[in-house]
Amino acid sequence: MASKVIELFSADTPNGKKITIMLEEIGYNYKLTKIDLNKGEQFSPDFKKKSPFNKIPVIIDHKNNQETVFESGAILIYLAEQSGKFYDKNNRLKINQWLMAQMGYVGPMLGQHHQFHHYHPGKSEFGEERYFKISKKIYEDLDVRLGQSKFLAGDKYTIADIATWPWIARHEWHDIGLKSFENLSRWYLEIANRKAVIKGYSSHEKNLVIPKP
Ligand SMILES: N[C@@H](CCC(=O)N[C@@H](CS)C(=O)NCC(=O)O)C(=O)O
Repeated sequence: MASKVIELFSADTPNGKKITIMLEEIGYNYKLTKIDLNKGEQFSPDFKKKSPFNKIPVIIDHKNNQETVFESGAILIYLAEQSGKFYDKNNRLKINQWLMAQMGYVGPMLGQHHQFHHYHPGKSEFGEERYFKISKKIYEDLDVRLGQSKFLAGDKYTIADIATWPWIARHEWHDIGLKSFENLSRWYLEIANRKAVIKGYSSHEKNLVIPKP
């Protein structure tokens, strides 16, 4: 493989965008290999060797013994440790908590909200109401946190913000009204204005513009 350090197997989803944003932030040279989820490319036997649950994103580090990493949180930690960026050793306990909250709660719940509210409205009143309510609470709780703290894990931008931001960037699908959450909007816009975020946001699809609150 040419001179690309990292090969990223991904698709244009919040979990995929976490990694393109991180790679842009740390200035790594990477090759993006698109996996078409609609065509079921994630189920190919070759991809399964890299990703045991057939999910994007996955990276291969061609400069480190072809190390293969699946799970976006683990990839962010790997890249942060390699680059020494956005994962301050003195603040790891806080960063880990906000990162794990994204991985185990914020992403999966908003993902279900996408399924019931955006992709399949009218299929299940219970599902629509349940995930709308949970998603609204996630906005409220993040807003409270960001009223106390500049970024999720403290004063500095970290991989916890990089993991969470692409989910809030889907706010138009959520119909919760990002604008009315003052602290969450302030955080969202500050990150949306970072050069690496603008670039990483549109890595999968050229000219994609970050939605305003
Ligand atoms: N916990 C995983 C979730 C990854 C995930 O759900 N990926 C989705 C796209 S965002 C996927 O590959 N879906 C394809 C499928 O389930 O068939 C991570 O954060 O990496």
